[in-house]
Amino acid sequence: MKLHRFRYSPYARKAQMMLELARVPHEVVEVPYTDREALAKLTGGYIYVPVLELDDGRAIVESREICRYILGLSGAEAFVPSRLAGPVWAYHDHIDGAIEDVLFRIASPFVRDRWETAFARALYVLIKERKFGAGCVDEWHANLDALIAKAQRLLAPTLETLSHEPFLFGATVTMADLALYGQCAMLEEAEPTLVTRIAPELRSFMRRVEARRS
Ligand SMILES: N[C@@H](CCC(=O)N[C@@H](CS)C(=O)NCC(=O)O)C(=O)O
Repeated sequence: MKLHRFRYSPYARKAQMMLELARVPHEVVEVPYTDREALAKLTGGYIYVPVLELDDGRAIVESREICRYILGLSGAEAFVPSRLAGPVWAYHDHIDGAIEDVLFRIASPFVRDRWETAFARALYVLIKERKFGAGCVDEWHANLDALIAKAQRLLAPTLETLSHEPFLFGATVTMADLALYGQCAMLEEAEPTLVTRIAPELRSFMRRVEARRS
């Protein structure tokens, strides 16, 4: 199977880490930001990432659906232990909702500056401005300290748990950790110091998740 992604996509990075930890054979396809022709053909017109392309040619879109599909594969079941299904998915959805809402604003100015062409940067800003208003990306950069403070407030309970446990639900990685990992990977991809600026413990958490691959 193939996972189509942008490097900075938290949803793609969540699914990718899930595939890696479950040792599901897969290929990662880097989607060119300004050329999504192949992706549009594959999906019938959906041009967000991630997209999981199965070996029979089917395409699964929406990371929650992709993760639900991967959970059915051998080696991945443990990411949602049955007795914890409710809280694990609730935490996952909290991360992909309220937490993502502040973290993507922190990452966006840096992601914009990392695209290689002027057109890619302009397209990225256009997409953000159509949703959040003219000048939003520059405004987020100007308000970086306040956004980081907001992220720290929202993540305080998470960090409290991680001061006691290696992962959010104890000794093993769950879907909750994968969602948090994806967001941290977005920040690290955007600008390597961002994760530590929010909380050094988050960086240690990332390395603990990654260590489970070996
Ligand atoms: N709800 C979707 C969200 C996917 C999404 O927003 N992906 C972003 C990247 S993080 C994207 O492809 N954006 C298109 C763009 O920036 O042009 C999911 O969970 O997969």
